[in-house]
This record gives sequence, structure tokens and C-alpha cells, in this order.
Amino acid sequence: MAQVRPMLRFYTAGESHGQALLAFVSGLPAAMPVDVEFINHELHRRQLGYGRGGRQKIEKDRADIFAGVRHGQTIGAPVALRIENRDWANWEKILPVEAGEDDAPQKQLVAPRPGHADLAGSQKFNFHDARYVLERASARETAARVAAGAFAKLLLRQFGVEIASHTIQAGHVKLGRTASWEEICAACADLESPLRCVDSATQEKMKAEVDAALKAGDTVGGIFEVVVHSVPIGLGSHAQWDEKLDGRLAQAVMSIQAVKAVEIGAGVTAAGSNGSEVQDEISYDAAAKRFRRSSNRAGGLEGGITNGEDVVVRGYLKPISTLRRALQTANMVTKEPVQAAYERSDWCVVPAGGVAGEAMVALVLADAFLQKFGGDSLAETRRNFDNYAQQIAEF
Ligand code: EPS
Repeated sequence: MAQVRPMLRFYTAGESHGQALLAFVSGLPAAMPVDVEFINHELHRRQLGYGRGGRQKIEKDRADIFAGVRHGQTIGAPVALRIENRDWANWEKILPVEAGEDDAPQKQLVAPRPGHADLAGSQKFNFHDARYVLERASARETAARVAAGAFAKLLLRQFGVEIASHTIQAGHVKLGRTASWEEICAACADLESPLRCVDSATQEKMKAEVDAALKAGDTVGGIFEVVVHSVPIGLGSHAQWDEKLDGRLAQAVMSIQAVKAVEIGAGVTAAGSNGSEVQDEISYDAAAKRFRRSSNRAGGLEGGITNGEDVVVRGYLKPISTLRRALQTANMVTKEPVQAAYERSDWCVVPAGGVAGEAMVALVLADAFLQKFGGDSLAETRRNFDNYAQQIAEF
């Protein structure tokens, strides 16, 4: 089953405790300005958040660009970048590239942690040690996605499209109201915000929930909401299953570690409502010469096509699978019942999940954007975009 060939492709490589994480981005138009400080700021945002483990105290994620960018702009060649793992200094002897001595230190993991890739991955790759599997399955990989996503954001920004996220649930505590675009942007700009929640009273309750989980040796999940503002009408298509942008966004966000459900707009509540309660009615504003919708329950997507309203995508994160109060498991070698291994871990990752969600949404939208407008240089993309904007204005 062939899927639409992406215009913007990206890959990541790298293990949590290897030398570095790598990201490759191919398909960006030439002469797009690249603000390295912005990319590093995005990486920094991903490292923040209440409920993180000790790793973020070790790392200072920064993108080292090796290819595709010269004199501050893209050159129409694939972009390659590296994010150093500072923790590698502590793992060099444990995970060397070369074949090691038999008595070299090892950190085998034979008591697979329920909920992680540990057991299924070990069975699939035929290792009786989950080390290699967990090294790659780790959410540390999202740093590379965020760096790739920053390039997608830089492209979209050229056309006025902005992406932000906020936390709408942590543990059992849920934000009980909608948030405005301005509030979400303010929460994103506030790097001191512990959970990136727009409502301070709710955020305090969320913090208490995270504290209680830590005390109990437990973890919490939650929901992040990614919002895309000033989206052009007409990205994605209703014409074929794999062209539908809602489906592509769902796949991208679902692929983020610990995400177990994705919602577009008010999709979850809509399922339990009547049709008259969930549609967004249409009117025409003659003065502004544009169509308007009375609400945005569709989350900016109708028929898999952007409709010009904000695109709203929610990622539902299960609580992190590593528990200090370990769960029951079976030893992969002896098959005896044992307690699951404990590896240093976070106990709440909702705000970081939101930053990874922004990156994935940006990559999908930038891809759909280039499918619609194409262009080998930014100037060509802009000509195509402006021409289409004229069509929409005259519709
Ligand atoms: C992460 C780095 C990891 C974990 C976390 C995400 O580092 P370490 O394993 O050395 O502590 O803190 O990964 C997970 C919680 C997970 O389950 O994969 C990061 O940089 O985001």
C-alpha cells in the first residue's frame, strides 16, 4: 500500500546513551533563512517541565548543523544535524561501538518493564537483554524530532503559520475551559511555567498531582493540545485516504513515545453528542470578504482538508511506563517472576510531549504545504502561495 510520497522527508538516528542524536531533513526549498538560535530554543523548551528525571540536568541540547545550511540559509540540499548526548561520557565503556572485552561493564536489562518496548522488542530482534531496544525506544529521540520540526516551523513561519501547545490535563486534573490563542502563546513564552497550563489555579492542582505521583513512586499521564494558527485553506485532500491531513496528523502525533490516543478538535466529545451539537455553522462576512464558522469543533479540518480555522490536535499520553514502585514481570533469561527493572526516568512528560507534538504537527503541515505550493526556492514557493491566496480572496 503506497502512501503519498512526502515532499518533506525526515529521519532520526541515535540512542539515548550513544554519542549523539542525528536528524536529517530533505526537501526544504532553497534560500530559506535558518535561525539556529530558534532551533536551540525549541530544543531547550523540550527539556523543561515539572516531573522530569535527572537526565535534563546533564544535557544541554543544541543542534550542530553539518549539511544543507550555508550563510544562514538552506541551499536546497538535505539538512543534517547532530545533538550531542553529554551523558555519553558515562556510557562510553558500557555501549562502545567496537566489540568490547568480555569483562567490560554492561548494563543488561533482563526484567522487561511492562508498557515499554523492552519485551516485544527483545523478542523481535532476538536479544535476551532489552538494552539496545530501550536505548532507541527512549523518548530522548524526540530531541531529534524537535530539531527537524524547528526547520518545518521556520518554513511555515515564512507564510505566517504559527504553532504552539499547552497542557490541558496532567494526571486527573483537567483544564475546564477553552484557552485563547494569545493565552497559549503566553504560556509557551513563559519558560518558568511548570506545566505550560494557561490557568494558574489549575496548574497548581496539576503540580500537586505530579508531586503525589513522585511520592508514591508512580507516574502520571495527561493531554497536550497543539494549536496551529493562520493555516492556509486547502492543505490535505478529501480525495484519497492517505491524502487526508487529519489521518496524517494522527499518525505523526501517535508515533510520539507514550502517546496512546490522538484527537482532532472536539472529536472525543463529538462521538457522544448529536449532530446538531457538534457542527460548526457557516456564514459569509461580506465586509471581510470571507467565510466564517460559528465554532471550531472540527479542529480546523473538514474532509481531511484545512478550512482556515486553527488546527487543533490533542495527544493523550499514558503515564510513563517506568515506575519506581516496580510492576511484576518475568525475567527474559530465567523466566522466573521478578520485579521490573528500574531505569532513571521522568514521572510526568506532558509539557515535553507537547513540544514534540508541535514538531510532528509542523513536519506534517510543512509537507502538506510543499505538496500544495511546491517550489525549489523560497521565492518560487512564495509566488505559488501568493497566487493561490489571490484565488481564495476572489472566491
Ligand atoms: C529523555 C531522556 C531519557 C529519559 C526520558 C526522556 O534519559 P535517561 O534514560 O538517561 O534518564 O529521561 O525517557 C523516558 C522517560 C522514556 O521512557 O523513554 C529525554 O531527553 O527526553
